[in-house]
Amino acid sequence: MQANAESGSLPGKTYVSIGQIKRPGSTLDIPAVSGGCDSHGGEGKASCGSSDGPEDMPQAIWDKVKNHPCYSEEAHHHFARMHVAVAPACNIQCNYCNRKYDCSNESRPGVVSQKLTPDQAVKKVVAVASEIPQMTVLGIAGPGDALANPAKTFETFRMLQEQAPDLKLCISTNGLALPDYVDEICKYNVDHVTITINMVDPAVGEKIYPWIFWQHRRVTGYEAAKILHERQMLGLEMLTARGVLTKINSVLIPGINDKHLIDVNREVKKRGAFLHNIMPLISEAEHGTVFGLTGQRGPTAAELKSVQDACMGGANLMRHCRQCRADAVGLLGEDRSDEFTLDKLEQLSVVYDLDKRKSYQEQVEIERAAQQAAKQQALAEASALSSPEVADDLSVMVAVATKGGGRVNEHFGHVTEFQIFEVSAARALFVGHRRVDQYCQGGAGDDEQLPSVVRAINDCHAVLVAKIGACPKDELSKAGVEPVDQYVGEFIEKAALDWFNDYRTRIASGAIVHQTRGDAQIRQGAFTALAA
Ligand code: CLF
Ligand code: SF4
Repeated sequence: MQANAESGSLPGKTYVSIGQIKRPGSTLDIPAVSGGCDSHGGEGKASCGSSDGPEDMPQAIWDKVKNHPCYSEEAHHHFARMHVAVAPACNIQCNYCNRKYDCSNESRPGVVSQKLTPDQAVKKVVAVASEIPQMTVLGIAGPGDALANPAKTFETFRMLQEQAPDLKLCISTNGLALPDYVDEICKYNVDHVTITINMVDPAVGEKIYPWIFWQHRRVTGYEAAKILHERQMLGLEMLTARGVLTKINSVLIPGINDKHLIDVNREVKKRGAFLHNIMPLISEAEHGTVFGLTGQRGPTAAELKSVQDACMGGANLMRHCRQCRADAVGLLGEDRSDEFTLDKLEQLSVVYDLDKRKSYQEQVEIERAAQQAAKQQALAEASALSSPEVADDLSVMVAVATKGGGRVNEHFGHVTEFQIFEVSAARALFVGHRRVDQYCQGGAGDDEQLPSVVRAINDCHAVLVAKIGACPKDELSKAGVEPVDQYVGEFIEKAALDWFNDYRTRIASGAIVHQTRGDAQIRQGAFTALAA
């Protein structure tokens, strides 16, 4: 296909309007309850939909998202998801994907350990859910595309509806086949669908997608991107019309779609997307992807945050994505898939205990209420503090060492991932995470790791930890990151706000001078080792 000739056939901006793509005779009714548009995060609202709570949305929507670790930032501290790798084939090619690796839509670039048949997948899900009561969501996210493997995907869902009826079902797709399967998605009560949408202009798209497989032929260049775009928009509209919560994933590719993602955000908001998740491109030559081999870099932490911030006011943003594997198991940010390989499953005696799962979820509700109350109290104290020496709109970033439960409860040396919060007198907002190599190896600190840890949180003014040794404490202080170990066991937002209040008090008293911080590095490449 002659991409340039094709691109010349459409004037100006090439977004496909709703009118253009609607099937003849069909109407598009976007229910107020299902969109991220009017119900939460209108223009001007500094919105982060994934941080929204029950007061920000209708009860029916809250019930769908409150225990979903991807759709609710708060839930991701308490609830786990699991992916089953039943979908090996794909119907498009992305320049950031190598088929030897997991789908970059939904995963870090690591080889899927075991591809599963639907029978094996269901056996694994039931075993995991009986061992991990916090596992509330089962997703199919590759390693290819869930809807390019419809028989395996929907057979898995059919069996799970019978055997694990309390699990929420979730799929991730590139969207090409989506309009053909909306009925099936609804038939199996799949409440949550993710579409990876990296562009709404095929001229941008042809730099990302070299080809698609469409109607029994390979289509390339501009035409391929145009078909994909039209199918993605149509699929999103159809899901919205059926009340299915839809999240959009976008891979931020500097120089290709960084500025364009604001247009993507606004276009998907118009069509009722519930959340927009902007993820950094992971690109290394050793992954063997086109982007990796041609030196296309991923964004820095500041570049990612800047695009996310620019999108605020549009579709609500998700910022806590971990780009997990297509066979991930556990809380976001941890991977317990090794504990549930097929041979280990043979040795497990499985009892699917609905009561145990319900009781865990009730405990989480109590914990969440306490967390909210603590946050509100800390916010009230923060807004009451005022001093002419400190700007009212001062905000800083704080790194937190946590192993879950929404509390400051991890030792600095055991951290493989810091959570990053932006704190001001008005809020404590989760803005991302940073993966690092574990500093403590075999019971002792590895000082060669320290510079990379500092680079990962270099944009932060403080790091809140349960415990920290003298050497890392000194290095962090020298780099301008304050190590803080006095909030052990406290809820994260309360601890961050209390520290911020103390920080402002010290500035006001002249004990310290506020300095701006630099950029931080997003760690690239595969993450295969978790804390021992
Ligand atoms: Fe999986 Fe995706 Fe469902 Fe979540 S993941 S299919 S919506 S259950 Fe979540 Fe993982 Fe990010 Fe995906 S953190 S990569 S957004
Ligand atoms: Fe790879 Fe997923 Fe893109 Fe398919 S949709 S090419 S599996 S990243």
